[in-house]
Amino acid sequence: MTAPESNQSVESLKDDIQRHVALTLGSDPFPPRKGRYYLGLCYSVRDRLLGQWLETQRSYYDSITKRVYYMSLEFLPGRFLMNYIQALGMEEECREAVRDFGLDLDELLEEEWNPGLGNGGLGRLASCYMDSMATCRIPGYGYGILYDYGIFYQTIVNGYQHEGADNWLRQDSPWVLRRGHFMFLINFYGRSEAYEDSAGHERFRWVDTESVMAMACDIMVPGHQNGHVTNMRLWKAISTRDFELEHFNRGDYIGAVQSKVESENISKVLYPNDTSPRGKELRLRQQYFFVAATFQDILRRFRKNNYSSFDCFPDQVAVQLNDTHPAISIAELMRILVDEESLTWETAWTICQKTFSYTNHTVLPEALETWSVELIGRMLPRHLQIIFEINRRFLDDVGKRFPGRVDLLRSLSLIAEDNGKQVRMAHLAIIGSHTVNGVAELHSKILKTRLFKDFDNLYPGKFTNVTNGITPRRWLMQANPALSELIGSVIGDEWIHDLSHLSELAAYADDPEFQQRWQEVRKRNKKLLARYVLRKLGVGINPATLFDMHIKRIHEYKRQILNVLHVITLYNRIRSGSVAHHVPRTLFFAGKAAPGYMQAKLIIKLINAVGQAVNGDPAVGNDLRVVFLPNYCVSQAEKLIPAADLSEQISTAGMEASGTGNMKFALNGALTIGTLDGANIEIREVVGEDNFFLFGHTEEDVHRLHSGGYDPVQIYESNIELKKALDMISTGFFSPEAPGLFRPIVDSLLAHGDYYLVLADYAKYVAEQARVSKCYEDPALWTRMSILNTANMGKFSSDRSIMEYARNIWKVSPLT
Ligand code: RUG
Repeated sequence: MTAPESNQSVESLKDDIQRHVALTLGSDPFPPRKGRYYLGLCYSVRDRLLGQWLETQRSYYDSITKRVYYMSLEFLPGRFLMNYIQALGMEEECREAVRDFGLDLDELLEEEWNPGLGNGGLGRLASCYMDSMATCRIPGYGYGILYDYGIFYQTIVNGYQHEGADNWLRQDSPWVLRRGHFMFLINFYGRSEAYEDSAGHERFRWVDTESVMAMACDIMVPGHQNGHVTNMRLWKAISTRDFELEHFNRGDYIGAVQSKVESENISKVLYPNDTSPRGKELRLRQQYFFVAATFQDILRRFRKNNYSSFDCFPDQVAVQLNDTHPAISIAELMRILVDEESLTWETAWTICQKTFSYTNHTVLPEALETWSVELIGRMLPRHLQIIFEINRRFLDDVGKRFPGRVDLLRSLSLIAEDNGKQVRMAHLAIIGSHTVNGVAELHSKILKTRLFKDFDNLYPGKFTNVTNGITPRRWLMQANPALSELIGSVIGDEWIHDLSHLSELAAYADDPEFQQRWQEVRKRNKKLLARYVLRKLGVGINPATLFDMHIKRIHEYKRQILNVLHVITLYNRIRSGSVAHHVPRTLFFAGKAAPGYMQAKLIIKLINAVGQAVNGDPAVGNDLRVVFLPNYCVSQAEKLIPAADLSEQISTAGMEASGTGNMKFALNGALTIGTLDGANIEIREVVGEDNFFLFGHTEEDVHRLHSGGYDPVQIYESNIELKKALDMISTGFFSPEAPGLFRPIVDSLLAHGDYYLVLADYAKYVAEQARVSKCYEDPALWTRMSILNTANMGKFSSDRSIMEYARNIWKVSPLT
């Protein structure tokens, strides 16, 4: 762009900002104030995107192309403003415009609230995929719920997690476009009624229902500087009639308001678990609400094209079920096709199986969703009938193929009988889909060989793998501008669209001048983070120390406790002077615990208690620091990850389906200490064994140890350092005011069998950490390893994942 044009665009942007402050917000533009000007900038940027968005949506209709519906009960998009600015390529323009008003763009960006519409990895993955669908020009949409309250706001009070309401829409969001004209009626409860149609066939209809409206709210997701803008449509519950007449007639005004409020509760709050919130009626209501609204929208679009038959539905529509949360879709589409469109069962079922595909994200038994037959029968009576019929036909078929195999019928059935009758949503998703995928190679293998082995035998070829990915736009370009600039200065900017170009960096791994520049960028990022920590926590940390980060949901399988045991071990070594030389470290922990998961909450308290003891001990000085950053969210991750030296990916092998934090760290040049779990395995493969710190039992070892013979007490007795660390925890060293406070943690390890094999991996972990310290003392070696990590991360772009889904699962092509 030439200079005069650029001046012109800055001037017109400034005009727009002031116009929005005055006319959209009704505020006096003078003097320029941060909050108002932030919104003025948001509206001005939004204006520039709206045209592209309309154009993209029109192009879908014009090309009558097959579209993907990515159905996810969670999205974690992070802040939008900078994402939109960079997608439009107007960062410099924005910086200049706000500078002219005496403001700073980076400060304005901090005004934006994080939309916390997800719990963790699954929701963030969905948002990376939206970004890649837009950037790769894959025609499609994201569908979900616009929760008024997202994931809770975490504060730490006296070391304990406190949960506060996350009222992210309190001040309305400039990014949410409410579409009052896209409203659908959603039914619940009532009963299924049999009747005879004109041809004398028995049919069913769903009657005497209660209803609520779903209103579409749209959020734009722009591709990177390609003019393609994908739509994320989130549903909001609205009462059918503003006040229920029957209450009015009884003169019951409060009752009338209450029934309105209750129906609107459906989209009020995200369930704050990263496993399934069992048996919660409102959660099933959310799932069906979102599914029913989405399918009405899908059918509205399908009908617009005047197809003569539903046979071509799967040629127009690909539905991706993000976990089992939207799996009731399968029964809903059957209901629509059979009851409303009068298709035969066989035709409807073929259409379903050609339309759906399902991604599994976990093998943890407690996270596999089931719903009681009683609850589904009460809330969705017709759907339960349909599920029973799907199951009857399915088991008939299995019975014919494998006569006499009652065990097989029991293991495959959609209905589990052992704990009251429960519908297994994963089984419904598997049999109703043409393809089922895991999210990393090991995970997909476990699905095939253990969890869903019988299904794999039954449907050879149905199970496949798509390893997760992350968007390089947010996780390198936006989060780490200094490193992006350095990379750009030697290999250009092609990597932003095609991450495999990063491999060109490998040629510079041993170049002393490049190494120095690499180190400078990393130092700068660490200083920025140290300032942030000082501001947030009032704790001073030294940027010259090794920044060691464990940031993710707090869960026993993620083994924060193993890390804590290492910290205590280092602490003891420093205090006893048993190490001649210690490489100073700062340990960062961040993450939320599900509010009802007491053991995870106690782990947070323990981390903080250990931090208090270590940070306050003059014998330790600067050699060891432990910080717990409250309220982990996308924006905080964007600050932490670029400053990390070491990434902790230490889950029990076989338990982390993939992980995506592991990819973000390695892309930004952090080295990983990790087990052979999830995507760690594939990361190690590409970055090279020499550039990865590996320890721990393999998934097969874990399986074997779980089958019998594992004795954690014997390990405890035979390892002096481990014993000392555990004894300190259990005897109140870190909780003198309540010596037994942390007993349940030690009990889970010693008295209750150490299911996550913390003790089994402790010695190897501590030894590998010593190797980390040794490598860190050699800056040329460490920097080389760091550069090679970034250079080899091309595979983990979500663009690659999305293109695999598009080619192999959805059978859709990018728009030209
Ligand atoms: O725990 C998994 C992660 O390993 C994975 O990377 C992520 C995205 O695939 O999904 C996480 N996950 C699993 N989130 N919720 C579940 C259980 O439904």
